[in-house]
Amino acid sequence: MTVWSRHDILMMNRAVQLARKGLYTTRPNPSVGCVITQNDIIVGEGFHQKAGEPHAEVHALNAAKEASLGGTAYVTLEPCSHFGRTPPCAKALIEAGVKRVVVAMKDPNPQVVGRGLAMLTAAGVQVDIGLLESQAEALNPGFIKRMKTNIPLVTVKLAASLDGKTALANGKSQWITGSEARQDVQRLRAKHGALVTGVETVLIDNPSLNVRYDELGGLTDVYDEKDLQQPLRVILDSKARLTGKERIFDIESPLLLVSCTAYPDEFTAKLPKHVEKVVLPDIKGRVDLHALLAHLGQCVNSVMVEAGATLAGAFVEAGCVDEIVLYQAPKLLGAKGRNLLALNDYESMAEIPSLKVIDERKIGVDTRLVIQLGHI
Ligand code: AOF
Ligand code: ZN
Repeated sequence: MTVWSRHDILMMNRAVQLARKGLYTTRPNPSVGCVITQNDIIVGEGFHQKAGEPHAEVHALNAAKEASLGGTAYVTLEPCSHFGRTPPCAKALIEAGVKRVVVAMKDPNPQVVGRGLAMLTAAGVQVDIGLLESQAEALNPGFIKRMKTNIPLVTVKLAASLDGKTALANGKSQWITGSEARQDVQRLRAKHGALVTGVETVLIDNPSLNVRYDELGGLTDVYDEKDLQQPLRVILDSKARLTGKERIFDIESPLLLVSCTAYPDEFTAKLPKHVEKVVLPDIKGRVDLHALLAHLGQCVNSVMVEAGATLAGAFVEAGCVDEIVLYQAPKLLGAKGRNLLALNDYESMAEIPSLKVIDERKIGVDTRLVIQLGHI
């Protein structure tokens, strides 16, 4: 096992911090940071800002110029070896004369996996891998899952009272959580490649389902409005019930309508340019969620489900959920209030899903729990 110096740890920590600057802008690419040092002094740094633009290493090399000759590069992800939208970073590091490359984690992209490391080693560069690996993995959980499985990471967002209800018995629910939690939800949306909801939610609540820049709280200090990526809004409309008059159609961020039967021609003819459609197989009349995720996995790293109890419950029962983010408000909504998830009843404690709280914090007056799901 490699023994890391204090300097190595500090530099990789800096590279992780730099990578974080791209967390809301690089999709579907991963967020990556890079620091280049010469005699333990930083001579260049950079991070990947946007898919199609230079990778982190190129920004750092451009900043370091000739000072990278004989230097060390710290990168949060294995330098790429392929010609994608940009040329290989491993080659750029070799040509700049970098002597040592410290890498936090291997790139799970099948076009790379280890080839970047091999290119560097073959050129006589010293490669050390595994420093701050879990911090680097935490930057890109969706990218890592999709590269390994072709399926996006799925997070179900829920908001409930202390007694586990999402609305009063009469359906009223504005607002259960406080304004800070609602801002946090906007930031969560901004991080995801797609937001999934059901047609019922669209027909009843008529939401816009986009990220509202002015509701992002502190993020607006860091990102310009033009750099934020709107997630793909995905509406599950198995029986093709949307009319085209709902608010989702008025907002110009990308929209995907998923049905199990084709929409009528009159509806299709009037659709604006930002709307796409796909017909997917059904299970008992509802969109097959596994087919949905396989479809989204072609372009999206992470999916956030913001839906009513039926669809959110169906995701959980289908074993499709990686994480639940639950905002719990210090309120009591009463025994007849609406339930959080529509799940089948369990017969024994052995059958109940295994859940693990991996993060818990106060968000304003509410509590946010991040819960990992085991296999159900
Ligand atoms: C790096 N450094 O900063 C990033 C990397 O389409 P392209 O050319 O941008 O390539 C995207 C792929 O490159 C992406 O899927 C991942 O494997 C790698 N991302 N690699 O060396 C970076 N962002
Ligand atoms: Zn690269």
